[in-house]
Amino acid sequence: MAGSTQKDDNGQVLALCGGVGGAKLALGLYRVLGPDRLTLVVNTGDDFEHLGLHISPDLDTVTYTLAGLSNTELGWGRANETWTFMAAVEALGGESWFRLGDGDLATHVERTRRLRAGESLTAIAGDFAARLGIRARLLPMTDDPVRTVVHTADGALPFQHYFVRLRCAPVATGFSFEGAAEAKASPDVLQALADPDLRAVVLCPSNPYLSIDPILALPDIRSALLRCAAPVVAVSPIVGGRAVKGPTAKIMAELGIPASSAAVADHYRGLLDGLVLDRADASEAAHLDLPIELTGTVMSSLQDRERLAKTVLAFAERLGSTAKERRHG
Ligand code: FO1
Repeated sequence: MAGSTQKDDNGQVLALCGGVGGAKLALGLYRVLGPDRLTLVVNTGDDFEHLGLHISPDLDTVTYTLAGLSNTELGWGRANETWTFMAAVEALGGESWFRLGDGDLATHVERTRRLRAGESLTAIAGDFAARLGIRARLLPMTDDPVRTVVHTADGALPFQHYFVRLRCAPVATGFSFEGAAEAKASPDVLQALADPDLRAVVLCPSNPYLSIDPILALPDIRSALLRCAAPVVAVSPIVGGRAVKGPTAKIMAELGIPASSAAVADHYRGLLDGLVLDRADASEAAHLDLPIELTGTVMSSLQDRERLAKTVLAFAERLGSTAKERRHG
């Protein structure tokens, strides 16, 4: 592959990402690549209607993170938030289990207004990003409705009702992505995946089963990835057999999905040209039948995010020339 994917090249990089874990690496890629070289395809399976508003949590997490507005204590919403609206809703007997800060509320109100006026989620997400000074393309995976549903012993629950209202208490027996099979990737997503200048596709360390799978469940995204000339590299969100912190580790355990790098490699089988693992999982690397890059994948600081981004891009560059044959060999 000619040239490097670092600053001195105009090559494009596309990353699939979901919530918090994905947004961290997205920020690292954004800072390493510089303006107008990064396209983010973001999960919308967590979207839902609430208090009459259309909420797109993963789009907002990535947008706020790249704009430097994100609430790093909560892991969602905006920093320096106030909660007057939520308190007033509660006093009126409204639902307050899904916390909407006053600044964050503006995003939902404006997005809902513009959707009702007939604008697409893609157009709105792009305009919000531009207004917040973000020089990366922020693309919802589709403008069609896709909803992650968590199936539990007590019945099917919309993702946020399970994840936030019930705090993941019910035993998960499965999940589905309603609407994904019929949903069309947006033209912007398909164009980005077919861009001849595309140097690398990165699957960010979001939860594969909850945040990346809804994206891969879109038939035209999966097929575009298989056809893509650029190397496809995933970063495992699992470190040392755990690290899928909090509720998603519980969900995976209940679904009998082993929290191992081998399980991630297996899950993405046929899509990947390489997998980035944490050094803690070096012993697993020997048994995996695809190129592995061992590094530190835990991102606590901004430097961690940038370093991991550089490692992923250099790995993709090394894979570049063999990617095509490898995936179709
Ligand atoms: N997560 C919570 O655990 N509690 C909340 O009250 C909450 C509110 C919220 C508001 C806006 C938003 O964009 C995200 C919000 N999240 C909240 C996170 C949300 O559940 C995400 O879907 C998860 O982070 C998984 O992606």
